[in-house]
Amino acid sequence: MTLFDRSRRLVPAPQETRLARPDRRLFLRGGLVAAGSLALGGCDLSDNPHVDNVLGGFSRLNDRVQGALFGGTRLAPTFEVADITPDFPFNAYYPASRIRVIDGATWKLELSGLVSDRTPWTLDRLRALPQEGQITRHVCVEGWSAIGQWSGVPFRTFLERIGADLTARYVRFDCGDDYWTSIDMPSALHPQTILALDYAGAPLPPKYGFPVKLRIPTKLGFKNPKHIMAITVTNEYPGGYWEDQGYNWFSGL
Ligand SMILES: Nc1nc2c(c(=O)[nH]1)N[C@H]1C(S)=C(S)[C@@H](COP(=O)(O)O)O[C@H]1N2
Ligand SMILES: [Mo]
Repeated sequence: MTLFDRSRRLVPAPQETRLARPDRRLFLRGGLVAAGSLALGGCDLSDNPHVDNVLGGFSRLNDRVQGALFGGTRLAPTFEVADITPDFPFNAYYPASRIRVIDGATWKLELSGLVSDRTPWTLDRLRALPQEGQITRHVCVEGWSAIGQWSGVPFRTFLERIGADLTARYVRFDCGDDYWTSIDMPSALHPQTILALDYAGAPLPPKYGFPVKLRIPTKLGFKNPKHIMAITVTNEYPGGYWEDQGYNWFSGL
């Protein structure tokens, strides 16, 4: 066999490429119709001609399917001290030069929504609650991951302590840098979800979210809010900074 023969077999002939395309289009269209009729409760696609609606419905369906699959009980893998990534990355929607420095002495965690005791929390009161540690992998949607060590208050313990309605659908987090995000209640109650106060055994430095961040290893990095200022328990869909720009809301790992 000559070199020429081999190279011809590697490159598809132009007519083969043309034939493949209509097939793929048909497949994609069939997929959209199927997803649309499921997500929109059996509505005919012709009643909902905007593909945006179909895709939006598909994303919400995806949230429900993921919620059902994860069920709030599957554990994220844990690691050893030796596995911790040296120089754990900083990330935010702004550069490191704009990291927020929050005063821990005056900071208070505000509570609102479906919560019976809305008394704001100080750092001292949070530190007086039982603490738990974890060494887990943080996975960022931008394509990097790193293993870190966080400790703080199991979020379930905190929600119980404030008399949160544990049957509510969402928990929303508002941050000191105008970021916000929200999670489903089963994920909020997951045993590895913690209100982290420490990184590697010392108070969180500003870059990792001082004074408090949510560490939730069963979700992507952007669902781990730093510099938390307020927590709201609610049945109204809160969205989030990245979620409102099209990232999947559930984003489970
Ligand atoms: N308040 C706040 N929290 C945030 C963000 C942010 O911009 N502001 N970025 C998110 C994203 S995309 C990632 S990957 C992680 C990064 O956390 P790290 O700096 O501790 O690595 O924080 C998440 N939480
Ligand atoms: Mo991220």
